[in-house]
Amino acid sequence: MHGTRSLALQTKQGSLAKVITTAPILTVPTTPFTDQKPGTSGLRKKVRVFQQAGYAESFIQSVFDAVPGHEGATLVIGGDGRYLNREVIQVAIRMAAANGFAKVLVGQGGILSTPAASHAIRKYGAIGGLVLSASHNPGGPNEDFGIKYNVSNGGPAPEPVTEAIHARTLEIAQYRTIDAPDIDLDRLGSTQVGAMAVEVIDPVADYAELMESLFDFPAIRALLASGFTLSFDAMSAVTGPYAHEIFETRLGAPVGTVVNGTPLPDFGHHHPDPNLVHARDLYERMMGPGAPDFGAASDGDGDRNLIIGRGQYVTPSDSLAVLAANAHLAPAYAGGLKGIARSMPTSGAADRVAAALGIPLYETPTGWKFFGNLLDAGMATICGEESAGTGSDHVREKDGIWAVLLWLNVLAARRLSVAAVMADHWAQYGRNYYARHDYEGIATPAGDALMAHLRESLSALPGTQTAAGTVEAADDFAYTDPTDGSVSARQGIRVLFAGGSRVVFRLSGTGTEGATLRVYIEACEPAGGNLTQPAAEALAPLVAAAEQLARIAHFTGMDAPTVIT
Ligand code: VG1
Ligand code: CO
Repeated sequence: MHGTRSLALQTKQGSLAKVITTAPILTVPTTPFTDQKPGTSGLRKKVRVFQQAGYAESFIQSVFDAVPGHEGATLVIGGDGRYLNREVIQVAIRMAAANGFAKVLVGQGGILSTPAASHAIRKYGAIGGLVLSASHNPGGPNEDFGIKYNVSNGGPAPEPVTEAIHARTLEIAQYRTIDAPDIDLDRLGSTQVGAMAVEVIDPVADYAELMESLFDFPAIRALLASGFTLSFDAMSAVTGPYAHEIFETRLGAPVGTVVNGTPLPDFGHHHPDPNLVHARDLYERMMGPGAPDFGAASDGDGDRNLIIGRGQYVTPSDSLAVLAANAHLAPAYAGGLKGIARSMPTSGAADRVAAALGIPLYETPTGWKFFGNLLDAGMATICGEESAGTGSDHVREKDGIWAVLLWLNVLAARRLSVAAVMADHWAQYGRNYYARHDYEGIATPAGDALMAHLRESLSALPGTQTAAGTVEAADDFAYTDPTDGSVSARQGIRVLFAGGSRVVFRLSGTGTEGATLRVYIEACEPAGGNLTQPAAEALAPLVAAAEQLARIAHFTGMDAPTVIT
């Protein structure tokens, strides 16, 4: 590549009248890659796949081609800091300039958490954004990278858009870029790339301001000043700078509250997945002697949250229910909620809260892209997924730090321990015992065969006797979006038992190697029932039923899950 060419035009007098910066637009031939279908959350592949010549470029050009009206528009770009983040950002900036965008906003150092990117798109009226992340997947030269496109409401591209992008990847013949050098991603301020302005923005400031507008910061500050202790594990991923600023600087928690607070390209060789396996250190600290009052963690791109009180793990499904039931204690939600939305595999705990509040409950397929329309239409205020994602209509993504702040706001108002809040919640609404069993790294044909077997046996399942009782109903979940009527079919097999207990089976859509089977297990215990059993005990009959119905060991060759969360 050559440098940018500056053309100095001389007037008759010989003085410098005008400097026009030009950079030639290059049209580079490419052939379609056949593996660029976005999954649950964007395109995720091994780094070495993204390093193939033209691979990232072809996908980014397909995104631009599928977004009408991008000429003259603003684009937000940022990522979770993982390996390849900076390189792909420079590629995307040059391509945006060649494709006629007027402006790119990019987070300093290439950093923007997923919720902060969503907020930036909304705040600055951008047409959309490229979020470079593979979220909870590990990072590094031999690990994962990803590109997600978010639309103008700040949310993940909905299915019609991801389908248009995918269709374009299969026919693309060329991409556009310009001959321009890399920009300095570390220096705040504006630069010109060809005819396009690039502004490097503070990744934290706007987001922190938004959080301060939603929650009672003085009350949380008072809680923290009263001796209440907090530990936040940023897992060497993107939330570090956000957490330092919000918890330590703005809310006055002592330095050291945030651990693993520096984003690293390989997340310190860990999976930045805030679950009971990968956030084991935090779990053990919270269950051990001298535990802080409240522990939390977030994932690679900052949209997930793990909540653990002293001696009290909170399942993400329960967290959604508790937050919905108590949201009115935070200023932003004092007027009440319009509705609650949860993904299908998420437990029904939130359904009971919605019923008690007299508001609608929406059940969507897995993935945040299905919540956007409900939030835009004002039908739902709070959304959540069993995979540790919770969020609201403040942005169009799930938001890990938001969830922690809402919990802190609730605790500041109620002055109860997390364990007491949970006991009180279950006493009022009953308890949905819950676990997810993941079988990772199985061969794709084996995963497909297991699902095919379940689909074939669907009609015969009702009436089947199992250790968990008789199967009442079974189906393959399909969703019709109530705002635009679009249908998403084959979203997971549901096996339902009396009283709302159930087992759900689906294959992951975020992995980059082989297949991952997810088995979601939920046992409903009504208020007044046995609310204090160990979860594994309450779920054991359903686990046996899952094995009986899906023949997991037979198809996967594994007799135990790799992750239980
Ligand atoms: C997983 C979770 C899903 C979540 C998705 C993206 O998808 O189950 O609830 O929305 O990851 O989250 P799958 O298809 O692997 O089950 V993130 O934080 O990775 O953007
Ligand atoms: Co994530």
